Amino acid sequence: MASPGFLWGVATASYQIEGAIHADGRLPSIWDTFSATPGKTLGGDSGEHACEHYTRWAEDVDLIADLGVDGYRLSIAWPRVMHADGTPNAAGLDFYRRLLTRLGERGIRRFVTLYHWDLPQHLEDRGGWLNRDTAWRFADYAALVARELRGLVDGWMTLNEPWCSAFLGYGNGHHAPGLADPRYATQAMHHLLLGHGLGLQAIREHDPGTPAGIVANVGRGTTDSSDPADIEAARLYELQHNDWVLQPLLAGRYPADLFERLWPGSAPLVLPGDMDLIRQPLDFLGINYYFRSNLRSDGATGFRDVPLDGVERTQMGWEVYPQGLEDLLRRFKAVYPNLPPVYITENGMASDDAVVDGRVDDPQRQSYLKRHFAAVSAAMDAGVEVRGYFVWSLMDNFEWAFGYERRFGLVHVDYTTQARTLKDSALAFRTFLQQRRAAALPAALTT
Ligand code: IFM
Repeated sequence: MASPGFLWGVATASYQIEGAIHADGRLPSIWDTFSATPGKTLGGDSGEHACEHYTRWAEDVDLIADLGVDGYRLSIAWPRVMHADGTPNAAGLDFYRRLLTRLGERGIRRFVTLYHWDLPQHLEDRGGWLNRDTAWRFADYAALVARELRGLVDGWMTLNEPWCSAFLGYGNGHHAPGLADPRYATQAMHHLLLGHGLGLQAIREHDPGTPAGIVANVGRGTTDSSDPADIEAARLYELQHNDWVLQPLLAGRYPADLFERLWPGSAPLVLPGDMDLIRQPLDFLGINYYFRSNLRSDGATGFRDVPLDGVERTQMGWEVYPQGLEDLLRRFKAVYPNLPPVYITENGMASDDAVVDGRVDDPQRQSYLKRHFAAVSAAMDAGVEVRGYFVWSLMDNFEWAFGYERRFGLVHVDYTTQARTLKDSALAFRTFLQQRRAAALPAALTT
């Protein structure tokens, strides 16, 4: 599948792999606080050590290069690179400079997310994303990073999954900072998206030549019922999961049903000019897709998840449903005529993997990936411009509230020894990439 220009990559995020939370003047983040709070993460796990990528980064770059991917998506830890007074932290910046330089030397294209959920705690202490001012602090951070790392980055992404930051962080409390009120979620979302708009301007000012976009997680919602109330519930689910983010970004407004039907009285405070800032043209849109949900009406204005029996699931309990990725890409193209070129910035699955005799046998992941590659290919055949695909994740890592139990990596990590072992899926992915390269060469060179 996919033209020779199609980019294949792997992805990670700072708090999930770096560890070294006290090194070189890094400030505390909301995830340090959250995971230190009893009962918030499985087994009390935290990112304190994670994959020790902060010290093992060179070995990890070798791993990435060894896989033969074209690109690597990573995120920068805001609390590592900026002091509380807004000045640059040279030691933190040097870490990313070294990492990005080495990736470039190995011929790997670098896609950098500015915010993958590790908000500095001192900003949370002033209200976090409920405080409008945080959007401007994010723009300052974006300007600092774009200025300092300019020339080392091939694609910028402002935010990773604002839906998760807003809904899981402020709507149901499953993620840091652990607040739970739909009105908080909608206001936090508005400030996150404002931050995105301001951040985009800052990136374009300080690193004008590099494409910039944002990453949204999307979910497929269907119903196994023919009751109109259940069909409407599935529609509302997708509205809440997808259009709550995509509509402001691409059409400059929030879906009215969100605040009128789903969460009455929860509309955020929007000031004149805000929506224009949010709706600036994107060079690309990152899409993260994992699963489908089966919905029924909750009997009032909302929906409830009624898991289907007899379907294939992952270690997360998520249904494996590649068709959902094709469906959503086609729908976004139909509903948003200005849909920019898309990268699948995350897709992958968790399984309970173990090393046996030096090998990790993970057939479900190999099959999962193949089926999702095919779904992307089908969407491209239907006219959606998809430019690349990043597997989540390069290696097993800190899966937020689920700690280290859930293993999403192509590479297995032994958290006691920090040994990395390529799972069979990594070997298969490497072979797939080698074959694709060989196929792109003139026949005379490959025979
Ligand atoms: O691990 C996360 C990642 O940080 C954001 N997207 C979903 C992944 C799997 O849950």
